[in-house]
Amino acid sequence: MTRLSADLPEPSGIDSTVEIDARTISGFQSNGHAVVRGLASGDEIAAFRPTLEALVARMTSRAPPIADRDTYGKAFLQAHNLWTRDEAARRFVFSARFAKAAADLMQVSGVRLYHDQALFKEPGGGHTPWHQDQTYWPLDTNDTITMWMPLVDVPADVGTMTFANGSQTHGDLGRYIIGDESEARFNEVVTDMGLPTSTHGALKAGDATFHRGWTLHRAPPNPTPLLRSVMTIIWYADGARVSADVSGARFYDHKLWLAETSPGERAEGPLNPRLWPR
Ligand SMILES: O=C(O)CCC(=O)C(=O)O
Repeated sequence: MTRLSADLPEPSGIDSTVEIDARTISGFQSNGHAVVRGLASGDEIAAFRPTLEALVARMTSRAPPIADRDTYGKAFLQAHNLWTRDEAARRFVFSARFAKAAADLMQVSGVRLYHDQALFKEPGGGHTPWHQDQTYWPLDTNDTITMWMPLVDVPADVGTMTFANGSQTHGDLGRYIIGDESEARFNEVVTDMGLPTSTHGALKAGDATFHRGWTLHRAPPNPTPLLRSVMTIIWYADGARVSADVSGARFYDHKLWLAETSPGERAEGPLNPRLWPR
């Protein structure tokens, strides 16, 4: 891996910031998710998409055929920390616009990068089972957030995520890693707790949904010939510490994304630059 510097790149067009309106922020605060349409323009996505897609194709070239994968593997091809491999990917992931939107939605003064992650649901890809992301994240804060931004228009028949509104207020609903058990158990949780579910529906390239680390979510299978290429970026509130619990599903996340930090220390390792404020 060519590890690029975590120094902030020279400001570019993708760093120009936008205001998130009060209604979107309050919806995010109560539901645990929100959509921000047009966060990146069609032209900006057109400029970054070839590089990002080619990089993901290289990083996932050894993936077995879908039929040979388990439920989680069938959901998407995954590639992580693209920013460490390519300068254009670094500019996209380090975007001040995206990081400020994340801070505004969480109503925190600053955010640090946890990691980026490409999630490409292939033609014939399976459903993404219900899960809570923060099960995997050894961070001592609930101020964690993912941006999910398609690089292609995603029509309704491909589908975007479904969220369980307000589920984030319940915190850890059961330590289930993503798979058949999380789908079954969280289906019961949603029903038993009477949690309303909602989706933001079809998205254009450059639209983005945001959700909190404890927000329950899932996504449908892809029955179409379209490659649903999506970039995600995960941040946490600046000042957060590495949690005392780095066991189970959190063990590898600690090693991979919070390198050179120990439980109890501030989560400010070399892979975790502060991306807002710049
Ligand atoms: O892309 C998907 O199908 C699911 C994405 C997801 O679970 C996430 O971004 O946390």
